[in-house]
Amino acid sequence: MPFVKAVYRRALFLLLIATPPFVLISAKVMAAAPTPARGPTVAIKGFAFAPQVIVVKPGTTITWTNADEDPHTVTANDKSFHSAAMDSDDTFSFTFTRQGEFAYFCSLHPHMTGKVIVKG
Ligand SMILES: [Cu+2]
Repeated sequence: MPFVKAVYRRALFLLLIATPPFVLISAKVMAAAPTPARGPTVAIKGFAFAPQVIVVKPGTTITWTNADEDPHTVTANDKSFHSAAMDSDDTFSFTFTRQGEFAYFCSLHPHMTGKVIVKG
């Protein structure tokens, strides 16, 4: 039915030109941009945590990103937080609510150590 097809095509065309450009742009940006880390970040690179010591205020979420080709974990000495084995580019986030010093290491490479200091 050519008439129905034409109407349908016209409706689709009107929908496209009626859609405000910012809707199309923002949808594209949202699809393309990776989820931004909202708090401080720690890189895991060259079998080390960088920065090795980080000082944050209570309530801060820290995100670790594995920039190595090898898997790593983020494991608290007191087991208060513990990531799974993280592959390349995997992230792990933890929100620190208690004040104190939290030493951690990589359970796969225990010589890799870091520390989170939480103080207000
Ligand atoms: Cu490791």
